[in-house]
Amino acid sequence: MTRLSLNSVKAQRYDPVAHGIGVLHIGLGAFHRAHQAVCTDDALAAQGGDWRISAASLRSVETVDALAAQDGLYTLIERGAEGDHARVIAAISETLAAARGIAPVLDRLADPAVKVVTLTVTEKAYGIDRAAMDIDPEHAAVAHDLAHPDAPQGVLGLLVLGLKQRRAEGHPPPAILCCDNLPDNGALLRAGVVGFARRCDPALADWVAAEVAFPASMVDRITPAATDETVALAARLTGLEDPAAIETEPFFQWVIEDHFPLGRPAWEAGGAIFAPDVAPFERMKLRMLNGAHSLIAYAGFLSGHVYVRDAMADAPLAALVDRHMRAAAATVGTLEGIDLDAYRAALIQRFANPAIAHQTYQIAMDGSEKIPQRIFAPALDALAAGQDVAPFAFAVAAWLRYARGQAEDGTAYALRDPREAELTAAAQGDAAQVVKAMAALPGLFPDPLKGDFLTLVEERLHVMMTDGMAAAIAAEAA
Ligand code: CS2
Repeated sequence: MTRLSLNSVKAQRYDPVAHGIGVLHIGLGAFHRAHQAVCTDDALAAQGGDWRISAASLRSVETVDALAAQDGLYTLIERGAEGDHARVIAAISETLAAARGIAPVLDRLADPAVKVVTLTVTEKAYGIDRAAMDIDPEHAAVAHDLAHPDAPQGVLGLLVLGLKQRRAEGHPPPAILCCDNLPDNGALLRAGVVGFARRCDPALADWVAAEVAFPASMVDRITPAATDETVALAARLTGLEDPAAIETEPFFQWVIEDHFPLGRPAWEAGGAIFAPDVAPFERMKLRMLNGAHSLIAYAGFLSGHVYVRDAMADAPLAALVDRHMRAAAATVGTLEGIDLDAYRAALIQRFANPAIAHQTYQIAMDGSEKIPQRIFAPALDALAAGQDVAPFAFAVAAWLRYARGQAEDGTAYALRDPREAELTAAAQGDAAQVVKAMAALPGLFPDPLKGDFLTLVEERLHVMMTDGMAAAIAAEAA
């Protein structure tokens, strides 16, 4: 079969090679290719401009090589109730593998043509202490990069070294846009970059603090990891071989704070919304979508559901998902132009999408990095407002049960969490012991949740451990 490339593909809506690079993206996973790159493709088609993407991968080289072999093109398959729709995305101009050398990435960071830097590196990659709003010096990559600031391996070290080069060459800085599911992600990334720079070059830290824009953004598109079936489906739909094909849902949302001093792609052409305050959108999405996702991941995985859609076909679990979203919505407040009931109904439909095979085990990953903003934050607000916290207690109990690392049939599984060893150790013993040890882990449970809330968690964990997850779900939903 012919490989996808500029030669083999039918005419694009725009001529990719006629457009220069204006964006550097770091973190070349499926999510970037299903989200920002697609929106940039629409912006290029609508308004042109030199806004193609230089896409860098920090660790893996496979996607870099696969895309390089097909001129940066890849197939996006949107899978919904109306069927599968394939489209070729041409927004990526070049791919860089930091694992093979960081110089090309640094050169792009310093390149005055690059006006925007976007990031999707996952929550755990940053190494920012969210309580202190500073770097976490114990984070492995941060610790390495502080010791070797000229040979960074992590995100903060790389950004700081690239900005240093850019400043030395006399160019104004790009806007840096975090596209990970973190609360207040612009301010958070600013704190991390300034904090890191402060340790190695205080003048640079001042320059970053004064000159670099870190707009906040809320990103949303459910994108399961691509599989061999994705590649086979792309071949059926396009007649071309594309090992970098990805699949995603039709829904797309991107809410961005419009602060790009050197300009930006016309992302509104791809459906992006520009808002003066992204925080309420972010709260809504993190608490209702991602919070319910984490509930589904832990309760669903342990009750035998491989995919989110299967969990949604389990009536008692689906009832708990609905209850969870209502409780989360009650902590979001009112949002201009958004009906939270309609948002909840749409989420339930999206989760149930029969064409999307999104593994509960994939979402279960990195719980210690996700639970704070997804579950603890709304639980804190609900507690302070005197609202029902039982839904959050159930979700936390399911996570603690999951942290035991053993399914109900005795099969062991890897947690895939940066704090895996600590969590697994704390999750042993009876429910009371687990809750106590987990609550004592540094920097995890917020203090106000260490009172009565923990009793609610413990009661639920006890049922999960003695009667099983399905019985716990049924009891909770009754
Ligand atoms: C999911 C998210 O894996 C996860 O933790 O909750 O990746 C989710 O699918 C996206 O945020 C949807 O926009």
